[in-house]
Amino acid sequence: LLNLKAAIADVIPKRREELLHIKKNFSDVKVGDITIGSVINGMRGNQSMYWESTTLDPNEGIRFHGKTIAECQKLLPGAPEDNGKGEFLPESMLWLLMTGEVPSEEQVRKLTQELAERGAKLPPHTEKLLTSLPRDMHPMTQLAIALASMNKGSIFAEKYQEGSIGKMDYWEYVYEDVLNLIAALPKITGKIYSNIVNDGEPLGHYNVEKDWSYNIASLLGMTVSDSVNMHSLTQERSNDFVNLVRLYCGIHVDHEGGNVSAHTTHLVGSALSDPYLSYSSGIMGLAGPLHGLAAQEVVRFLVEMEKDVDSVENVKQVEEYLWKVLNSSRVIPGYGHAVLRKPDPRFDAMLNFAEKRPKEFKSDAKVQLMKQLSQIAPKVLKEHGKTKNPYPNVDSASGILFYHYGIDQLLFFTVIFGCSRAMGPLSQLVWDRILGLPIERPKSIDLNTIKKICKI
Ligand code: FAM
Repeated sequence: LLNLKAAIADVIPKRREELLHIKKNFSDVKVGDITIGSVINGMRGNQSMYWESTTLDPNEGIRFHGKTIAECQKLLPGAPEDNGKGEFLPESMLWLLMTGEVPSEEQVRKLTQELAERGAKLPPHTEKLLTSLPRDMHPMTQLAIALASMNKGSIFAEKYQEGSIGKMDYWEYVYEDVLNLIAALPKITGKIYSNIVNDGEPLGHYNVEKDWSYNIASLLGMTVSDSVNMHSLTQERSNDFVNLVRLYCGIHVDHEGGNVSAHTTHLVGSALSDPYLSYSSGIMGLAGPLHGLAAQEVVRFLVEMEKDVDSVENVKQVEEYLWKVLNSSRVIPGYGHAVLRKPDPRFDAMLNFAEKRPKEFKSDAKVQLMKQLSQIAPKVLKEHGKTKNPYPNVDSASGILFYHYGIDQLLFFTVIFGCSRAMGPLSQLVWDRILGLPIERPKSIDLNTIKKICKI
């Protein structure tokens, strides 16, 4: 089956049957106990959400339908022009998330083409709206506005309003919206970036023959063939940058269901808000400094630290700098995680990207500092003794690699995160409707109830 929708339809009957069987026969089986600690501490450890495609192992990191990042890098198809030497395409990951199957080259080519065609034209009102926004408006606000505005063209919302579709068919229209939303992201992203750095004038051309990440790169002004020559680029640097976008967007797609952006999208979607409204809400959560904005915080941190230390090699000075931050009750950005308890394999993948290109990155003091920090900070954080996970998370490495290539608008990094993160939570939204999951409504409790439970 070469078409993604047909491939999903093919696996639906079995999945629906499995879940129905579990619901009928095992609904009373206990998953765990909820503690008072969990209630007043961000629901930590509370396993209470169904998530179809990814699971986060506290020690091994994220798995996509059971596959690690390293396995995905081996199995998922890349772009034809890279001849197996580049990064896998986020489109390949989207296929895996949606169907549970590793796609063939041919399936990925079709999906790439389909997304490129669907994304070739933004709805005129969205384009106009983006053009009218203040140039200094936060890029994530611009992204959330653009996405919410696309709800005007939601096929699901229209069909629902007409009252012409049954519950078991919702997914088909949600799917259409989801693919249209993901396809629109390169153009929206390019427009937001050009608003910030080029007074809204395009920095590149959209190329319908190319993949999704290539078009993000082009519209940021970062490909030799399709950009309006903002940066003086060699073909090699241009190819590397496109592969950085592919890698970054391929591995940030999802981090199971409980993180703020994924959970928000799923929650809002559970009220049958359409995918544009649901993901726009998820984007609002991704904009928080403890979540997606951390990449920007890390870059700011590295830029400041580089000014304060004489050399990257000066371990003592770096340590002192970290203690200064911790002693002033600030966090070390890019370190720690709510669930993960070991170094983030996504961090390793980003660091490997730089290590594979020594000519490019050896002389970049900030990138070297990022690497050095990953050795020093865990020791300091362990000694500090508060952080449950003293290791680098993905944001530790991601922003600074984009910065290296001249994408220096710090507030903008999270928009690229937003492109990638669309794929996981929105695949889940399709599956939420396939499986007919209900509106989410956990029960909250007040202080008197807590006291009663605690017998105090
Ligand atoms: N630096 C200093 N202190 C830290 C810390 C860090 N990097 N990470 C955690 N802590 C502190 C935390 O503030 C808390 O202190 P209090 O008890 O005084 O409140 C204590 O250690 C225990 O926290 P935890 O249980 O280990 O972590 P949480 O689950 O509460 O929070 C994070 C998880 C990610 C919000 C936290 O580690 C943090 O603030 N990290 C820095 C920001 C960051 O890198 N965020 C990106 C996360 C990323 F994966 C993503 O979502 N994109």
